[in-house]
Amino acid sequence: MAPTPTPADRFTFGLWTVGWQGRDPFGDASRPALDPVESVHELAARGAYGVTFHDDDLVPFGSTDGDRDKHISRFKDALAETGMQVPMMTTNLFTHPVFKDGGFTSNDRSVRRFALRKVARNIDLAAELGAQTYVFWGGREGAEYDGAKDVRAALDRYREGIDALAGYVLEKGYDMRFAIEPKPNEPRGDILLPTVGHALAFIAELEHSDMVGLNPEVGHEQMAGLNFAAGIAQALWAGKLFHIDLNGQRSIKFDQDLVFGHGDLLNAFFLVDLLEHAGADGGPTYDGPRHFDYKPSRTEDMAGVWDSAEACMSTYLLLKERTAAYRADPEVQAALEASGVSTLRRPTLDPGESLEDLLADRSAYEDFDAETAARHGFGFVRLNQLALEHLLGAR
Ligand SMILES: [Mn+2]
Repeated sequence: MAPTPTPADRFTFGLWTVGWQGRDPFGDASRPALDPVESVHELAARGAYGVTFHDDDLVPFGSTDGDRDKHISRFKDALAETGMQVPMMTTNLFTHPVFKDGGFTSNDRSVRRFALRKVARNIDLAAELGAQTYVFWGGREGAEYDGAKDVRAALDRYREGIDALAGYVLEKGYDMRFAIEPKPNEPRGDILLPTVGHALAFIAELEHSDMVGLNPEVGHEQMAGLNFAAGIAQALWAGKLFHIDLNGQRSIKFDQDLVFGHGDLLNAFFLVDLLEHAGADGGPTYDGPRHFDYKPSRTEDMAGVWDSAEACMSTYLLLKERTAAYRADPEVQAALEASGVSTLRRPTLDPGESLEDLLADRSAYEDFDAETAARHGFGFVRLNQLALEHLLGAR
């Protein structure tokens, strides 16, 4: 029996997720358009904490100021009626063909200036709605051809854009941080800042790097063949996990955006374990929203859409239960001990010990028996099987 989600679980959904009509490069929409107000009510009824959105998800591109006000006003009414929050917002710099060569890094300077204005306007709305995280996913920031983009100049322009907007947030006094979302490709052949690692290196070069972190997405890292849980661990280690996009992906192929856990389930198990139980006190390492950025499969009707939203939340809660049971199991604790997992926390040098001292320590080298040390196994397979048995409910 799957646990029932409540707002205390802090589950959030992009309006573009449940609102996706199933249009893909080969086929037309398979579902009708969904009113954002209806999404707010349907998600609230299922225990979600809030919604997130791109500017154009709520206010169609090119709307008049009057229409914009109307869309925002009825959306605010829905939030007030349901108690739903908007903890994160972002900008659509990819759908309209004006962004076909990117927003911040388009080779057309007038498009870059338009993109900055579009973001700044939506940051004002984000502040008004209380969103404390503003996400930058540069899906069109990239190229198909190596000669088409001066990557160093593009990174200069990317940095210029983020620096200018971060300065704007500080000047306005908004309580808001930025989160960059890496992706290796799709829709561009190659996207700038393709992985968590690339984005961390980019953030270090920013003027206001302290207020810029990451919004990594499960499938995006896995499309690059990378281990998502390990990437999240490095983001946490760097103090840069500002937000997270949960979904499912099965190996290196097009962006599947499956329900959370419907891809690499064992990696999802260890991801939830990391987020929920890997703090120094056995508590959470990440206290932000558990945000789902997935697409209900094109085969589903509207009932299937809401089933898939429920599936994201219950999968997370089931994994949270299963990882807690894994942690609490004395056999797992013994296996962790036997595998040396916890002793990795012990510094390699003693307190106060210098490298000079180490060089003088004969037991560390001259008298060290490498053959004996090489003989013992680490028991990682048994440890992984214990995790799998907990995941399957066999323990
Ligand atoms: Mn995403």
